[in-house]
Amino acid sequence: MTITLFDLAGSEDDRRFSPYCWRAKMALKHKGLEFEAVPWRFTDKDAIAFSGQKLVPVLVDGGHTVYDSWNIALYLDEAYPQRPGLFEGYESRALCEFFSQWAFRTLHSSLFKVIVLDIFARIHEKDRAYFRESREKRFGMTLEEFGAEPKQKLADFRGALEPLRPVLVQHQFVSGKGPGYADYILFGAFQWARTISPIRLLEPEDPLFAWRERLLGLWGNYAREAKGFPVWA
Ligand SMILES: N[C@@H](CCC(=O)N[C@@H](CS)C(=O)NCC(=O)O)C(=O)O
Repeated sequence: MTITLFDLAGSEDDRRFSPYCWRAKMALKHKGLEFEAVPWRFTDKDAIAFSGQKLVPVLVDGGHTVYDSWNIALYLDEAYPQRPGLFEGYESRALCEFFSQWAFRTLHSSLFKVIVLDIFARIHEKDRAYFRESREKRFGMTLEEFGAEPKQKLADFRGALEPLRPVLVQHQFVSGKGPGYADYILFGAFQWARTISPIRLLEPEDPLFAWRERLLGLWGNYAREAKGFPVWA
């Protein structure tokens, strides 16, 4: 039976921009599992009500329903131990949990300010009012105020990436020799931007640029071929 993933889409069905859904899709590809990524919009709450919560990704695998990208990664390694692991043991999993929290709290909040207006411009028409109202309430300001001074916001985002640069000069991947879940956590942030915004986040001489190229090229350019903007635009 095919695995189903509810996957956030923008105005077009094939514009898939959720960083957390990207984590889940990269994890599924890493495990070599077939899946169908079903387009879902912010206001399609009824479609995932069966999961008992209101956010995507939601994964349905036979009789199992799993939500939250972190839980999905844990589930996949537990349910398919014979396939390539997303984590190399308990220690790597604990460190990855820290990395996931850092990405959520530091990196995403910084990047959100850079791309918020591009997100608003490319979400589905039916999601616009909900997105504006819910995010303005969360930020305590308008979307336009939140996204003001984009050059400074981009500089802040690039600065937040600084600890990764020496690591990626030494290693091909955050997880070491091959890609692992830590790479998909970080890559989710870049796909969030790439699928929704023409902004150039990295310069070609940045070690992160070459790392991102490696991720874009996995599984026959799976992520590169997703609808979005060329990273060098
Ligand atoms: N901690 C969750 C976060 C999931 C999340 O925030 N998903 C967003 C899309 S990126 C969502 O479904 N938002 C719906 C809403 O805001 O109503 C995870 O890792 O999966």
